[in-house]
Amino acid sequence: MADKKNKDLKKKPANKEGYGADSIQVLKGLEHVRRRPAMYIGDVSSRGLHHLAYEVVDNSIDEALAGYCDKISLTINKDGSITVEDNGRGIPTGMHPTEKKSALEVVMTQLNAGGKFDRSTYKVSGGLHGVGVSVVNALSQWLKVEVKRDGKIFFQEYRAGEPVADVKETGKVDPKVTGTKTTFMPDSEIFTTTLIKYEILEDRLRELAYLNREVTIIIDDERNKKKDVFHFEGGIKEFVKYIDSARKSFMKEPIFLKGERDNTQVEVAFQYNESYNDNIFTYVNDINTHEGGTHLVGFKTALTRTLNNYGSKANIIKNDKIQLTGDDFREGLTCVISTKVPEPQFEGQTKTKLGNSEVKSIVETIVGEQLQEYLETNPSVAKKIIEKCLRAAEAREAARKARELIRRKNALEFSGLPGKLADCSISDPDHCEIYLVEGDSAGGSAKQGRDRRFQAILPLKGKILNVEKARINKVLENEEIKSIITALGAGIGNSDEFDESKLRYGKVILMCDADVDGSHIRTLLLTFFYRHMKEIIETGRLYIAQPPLYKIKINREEHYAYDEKEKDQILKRFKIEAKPAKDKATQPPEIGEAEVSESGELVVKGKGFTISRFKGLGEMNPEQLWSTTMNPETRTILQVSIDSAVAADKVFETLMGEEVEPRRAFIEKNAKYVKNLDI
Ligand code: 0RA
Repeated sequence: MADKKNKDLKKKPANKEGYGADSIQVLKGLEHVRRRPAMYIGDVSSRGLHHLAYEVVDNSIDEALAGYCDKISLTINKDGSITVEDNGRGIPTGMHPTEKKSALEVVMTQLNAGGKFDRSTYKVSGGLHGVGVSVVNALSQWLKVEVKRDGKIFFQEYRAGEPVADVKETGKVDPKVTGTKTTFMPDSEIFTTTLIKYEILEDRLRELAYLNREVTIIIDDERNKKKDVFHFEGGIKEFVKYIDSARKSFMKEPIFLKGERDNTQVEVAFQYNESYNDNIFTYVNDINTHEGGTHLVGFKTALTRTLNNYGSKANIIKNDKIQLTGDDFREGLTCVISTKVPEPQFEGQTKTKLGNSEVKSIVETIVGEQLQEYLETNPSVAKKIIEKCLRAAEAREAARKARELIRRKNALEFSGLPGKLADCSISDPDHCEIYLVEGDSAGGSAKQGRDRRFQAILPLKGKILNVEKARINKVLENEEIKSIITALGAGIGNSDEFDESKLRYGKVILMCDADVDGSHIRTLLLTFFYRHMKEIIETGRLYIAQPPLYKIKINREEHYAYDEKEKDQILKRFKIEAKPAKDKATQPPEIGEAEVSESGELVVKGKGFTISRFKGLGEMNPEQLWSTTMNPETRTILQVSIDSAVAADKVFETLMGEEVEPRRAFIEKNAKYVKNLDI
């Protein structure tokens, strides 16, 4: 075994070295990228679009990781193009030994060429996004790159990845000034939208600044003069404070631990807050490892063992009391683990789980040794931590009893499924979906309107529990939540206890009214899934149904509009002008004017047409509900995704948590954006 391992280590894969003619054959030309963009950037929606910007920034971050760059700026230009500029060494511009053209051109036009320079031990750009800047070039209508190097300024421009001309020298500069500036216009022929959103980029850039304390990252929006400068001397310690800014903590400062072994660097910062959830964000080379992995396992092991040992030695944990488990040591924990690993192996469903086995013991040792030292030098904080964990253990015991109760109840009931669930007849989860429907009346319509072969309906009564403010035992006592858990069949909890293979449906679709109450219930449900069944979101199984807002009946034909814009478009198409309503009491409406009907809905009457506004799902009959909202052939459903786990955590904590002031501030700041608040 050992022999084989050594041999493998020495024998580097052939395609990693040199510029062999056949590998160029395969790699050359960005035609394939344009033909199959999703293969390189995941998708061509807003998500893929922002991916382009991350890719370019990641290349600058690599330069920072190598120690040559401490300033990166991203500008969203007025015309919608993006500029990323750094003060690194600049992409090499000299003649490439085998390609016989400027290395700059090679980097910009050949797949994977950037990786051949081995700039740094740790690579962001080799990781999750790691497709190389040439992919950005291929998917841009145009791209311009300017390099300052060796006292000169170099320039090249491209169209859809093809150079317009050779690299040329355009000026002189102080030889001390170096860097790379890339400006690109995402190609509207490739992307379904080319609208760059400040808020999306902002989250990732802030995260990068926390993870790389030496860099300053500037984001600037020329379209509306928004600007932020991110520079955090305190690094991930400050990151933990930021994550917890809407939570109370009994600790003045997060605990910070740091070490290095075998070229693997480990930094950990954490604190305990008054909430009941744990919140651990793990990174490998600045990439968020949503699915965890060996670094997380190493941390958890060290945390449990070290706190347990200390607690017993200090006689805070008494032997006759209940046994503390790992979960107890993580209640109310907010933690950032940042590792830098030379050759990370990414595994898991979304390739965001660290596989390198050696990293477990490295993290475990560093955290174990340093945490013990911290506890011994800070006995009063240590005592508070252990006491909090003891309280968690008591609550867990109560939760265990509650869980046991659900299990026993299930065993007693005939099928074990909730009574109000209308299940589907097919049992293959991949072909089944479940609608969680607000209210019994809409639930009734949905039950009648659905395709019962593959669609199950679970009506929910009123508001479900706000899990952000409840301990797990309360969560498990809640009737609505219990029925969701039993209907889905996979248990509850993140990764350890949740068993995805038992999931009874491939899609979970939230269907709520298009009013304030509906959006509150949707948020409560999203919070529940985010905190207790995150995997459902991470594997792309959670959706939000989109019921229409308006029904427009024209010459007996029904049209549905899902938003104001669509309503206006339909009216325009039929050349109908809906005027605002008059005071109904004094004047009867004229044809074409809006009127508020008895039931409160907006009705516009005209020759042969009416517009009505749906207030709730309950107003639709089963047939309407099917054709507008549930029929897979015609419906639109929104997939819930977590692009930034930190941002999602903040949204939930701020909207649903205990502290009032941050919520008020959040709502004030975001009031103008709430229309397109997507989590
Ligand atoms: C290859 C080699 C070197 C730097 C870079 C690439 C580089 C790439 C990007 C992309 C964005 N900003 C960048 N900055 C640098 C190092 C060459 C040397 O030894 O000087």
